[in-house]
Amino acid sequence: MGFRESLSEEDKEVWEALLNESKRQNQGLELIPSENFVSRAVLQALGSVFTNKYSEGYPHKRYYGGNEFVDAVESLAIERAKKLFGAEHVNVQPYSGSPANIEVYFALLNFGDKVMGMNLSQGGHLTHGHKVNFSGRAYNFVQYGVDRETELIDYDEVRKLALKEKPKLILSGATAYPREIDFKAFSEIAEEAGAMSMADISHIAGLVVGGVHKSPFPFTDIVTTTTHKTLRGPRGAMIMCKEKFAQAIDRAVFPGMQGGPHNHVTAAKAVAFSEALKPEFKDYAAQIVKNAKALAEGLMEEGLRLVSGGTDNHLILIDLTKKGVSGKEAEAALDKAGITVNKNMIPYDTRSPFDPSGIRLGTPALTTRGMKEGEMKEVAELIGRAISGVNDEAMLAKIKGDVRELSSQFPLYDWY
Ligand code: DSN
Repeated sequence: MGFRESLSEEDKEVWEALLNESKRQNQGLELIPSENFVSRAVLQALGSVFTNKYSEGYPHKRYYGGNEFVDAVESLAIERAKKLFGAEHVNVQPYSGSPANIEVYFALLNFGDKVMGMNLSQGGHLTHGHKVNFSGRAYNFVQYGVDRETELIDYDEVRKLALKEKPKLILSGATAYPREIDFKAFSEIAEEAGAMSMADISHIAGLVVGGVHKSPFPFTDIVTTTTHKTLRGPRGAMIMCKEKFAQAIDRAVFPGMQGGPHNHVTAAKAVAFSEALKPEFKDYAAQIVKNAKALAEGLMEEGLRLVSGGTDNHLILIDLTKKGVSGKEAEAALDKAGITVNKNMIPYDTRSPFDPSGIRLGTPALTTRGMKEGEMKEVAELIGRAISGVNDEAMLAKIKGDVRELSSQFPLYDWY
């Protein structure tokens, strides 16, 4: 083992996989709405000596020595996050989105307490109360969805359910909802029902920061977000809350659920937050939405039906039912063409989650590459062609060539 060897010299198998993944990201079109491309500076912080350090506790209150510089980066991450969102209190230690949500429940609820969250099959998340998830097993979740006709959240129905069920916590936020969420309405419903309000803004955090999606602040009690989606930071999460919940949240994260924080990730979060504080991040967020709208229009021109008829945010859900193609088939065909999306349930889906009726796509990653509305029209056309020929290997190979041509005009990680 060579302590000073570079990765390419030390481990050829991992190095080769890394080069192949970099090539895949560079040459393809990444349309999974929860993915993005981090900057070189974020990557450098992630691959840094901060990974070596243990630091259970919080800045200036640690259980281990040697934490002067970890304290510095964690404090920077906290202060920058507060400024970005206007949050009273921030905990930047959650390892990822699922732990962050579980930590909030652990902080505020007793096992068995009633909570309201959005159904996964209609746009929610596993940790919003799905029965196979810890959330659905440890707490008594009642779930809301979208209206069958409009495919939108019906706030009157949410209110009725809240007043009938009297949950202790009402959770808003989604992973497959293409429209703006009215967080103020949710917090008013929570107040009327005597519940605490929580928003999981993982998908849209970057849009909130950029001012192109309504913010859940200052009225929502607790807000969780991952840091790697539209916010364009490292894989991880954070919890933001009103000051009155600060102690309970911090205790739930450590020592309640987690051990040593991942300090290299905290450092990378601090870097990403500083990038998001720059004025150009607002332009980026606005372009994500412009691109999503252009892509949506292009897809509809290709004859595809979009759930709710379009998008307000970064995300599009295509209902493939009338095309006679399943979500799994479409995902596989697009993969062969170098276009990455994910199969996804549509509201009131009659198919299974393993082979649902829809695919989900979004624009944060392509927008990071510098693509604009013109390119979105091209992408829509490529997707339309691939979906109309899911079994036509020659055509998929031809589309892959076109994808490579388009992506080569927007260089990404060209230092690998
Ligand atoms: N896996 C994330 C997404 O793709 O939306 C949610 O956790």
